[in-house]
Amino acid sequence: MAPKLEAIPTIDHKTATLALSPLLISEVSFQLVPGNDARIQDSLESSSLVRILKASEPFPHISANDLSPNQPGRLIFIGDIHGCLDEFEELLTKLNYLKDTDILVLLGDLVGKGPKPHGVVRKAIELKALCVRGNHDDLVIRWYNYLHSSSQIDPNSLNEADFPFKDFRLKGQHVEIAKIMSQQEYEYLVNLPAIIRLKGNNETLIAVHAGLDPQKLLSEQESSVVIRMRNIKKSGKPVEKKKDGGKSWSSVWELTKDSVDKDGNASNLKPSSDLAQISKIFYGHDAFRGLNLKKYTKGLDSGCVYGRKLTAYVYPQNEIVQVDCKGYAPVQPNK
Ligand SMILES: [Mn+2]
Repeated sequence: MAPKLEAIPTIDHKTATLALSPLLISEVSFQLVPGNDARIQDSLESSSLVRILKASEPFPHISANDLSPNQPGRLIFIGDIHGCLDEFEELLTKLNYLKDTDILVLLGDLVGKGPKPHGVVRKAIELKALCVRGNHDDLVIRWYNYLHSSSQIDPNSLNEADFPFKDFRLKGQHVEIAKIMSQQEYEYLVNLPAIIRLKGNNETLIAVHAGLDPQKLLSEQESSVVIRMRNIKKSGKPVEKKKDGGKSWSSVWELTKDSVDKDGNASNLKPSSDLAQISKIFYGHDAFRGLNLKKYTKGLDSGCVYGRKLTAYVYPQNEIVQVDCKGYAPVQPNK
């Protein structure tokens, strides 16, 4: 039998309520405009800037009105931060990030593993960052929901036998993050969509934590899958763990979009009609594969929390900016 994704269990009423599936897609529209920005090297291709026209829930604060009308900025995609607040701030400094013009798009897993999860979420709120939900954010959200689900639950004497999800661990960091999380931080995380579609005049960009299924329309993607997948099997089924087989979802996406690879191998999958519209997908989640820049897919989890790098992709300049990271978590085996 094919191994199953460890999807958010929604078996009964109780767990379904605790899981609160995220909003699937949030929409942002933008246009490219000629720019004049000292931070950008003066070449024809790189002189464009982005003007945000509007955004839907949960980011209605990101709009043209909110930014200086004559100063469009850059879209800055950042890979998994995992509580590494110092490195996040250092990266913003290195980017010459300007809050009033640049738009941050964080690729999820703000929390978990690293030292300052609450500080990272507060920073994201302060900077009005767009962000997608990652699997670690999701685990903290479910812990928070569980801890607040009944007055009978005493956070100081939790009983494993009562846990509604099989990925709940008493010894993990996630329960401790949830215990002291403020309501404002929780509300930011719980409202994060699984997918952000950024629609420009020339191209459509996607932000998602783990990946997309090339055979499904965006509106038919499953949130529990797009925040956890790593590989796609020959049958087309996305899986979470590499040991479950298949190839990296990004290589399958590239092949499905182009129909054939450079060696002439044809795709056996049937692309969804959305595939042609999507020009670039920015994602995180796969620290083991690291920075993974392909034609259509841009993997930006470069293992910050493991002492490697925190990565930003600057659009439309298509520029990579990185900072070195101290390393706070032991490197895990290839999942
Ligand atoms: Mn992840």
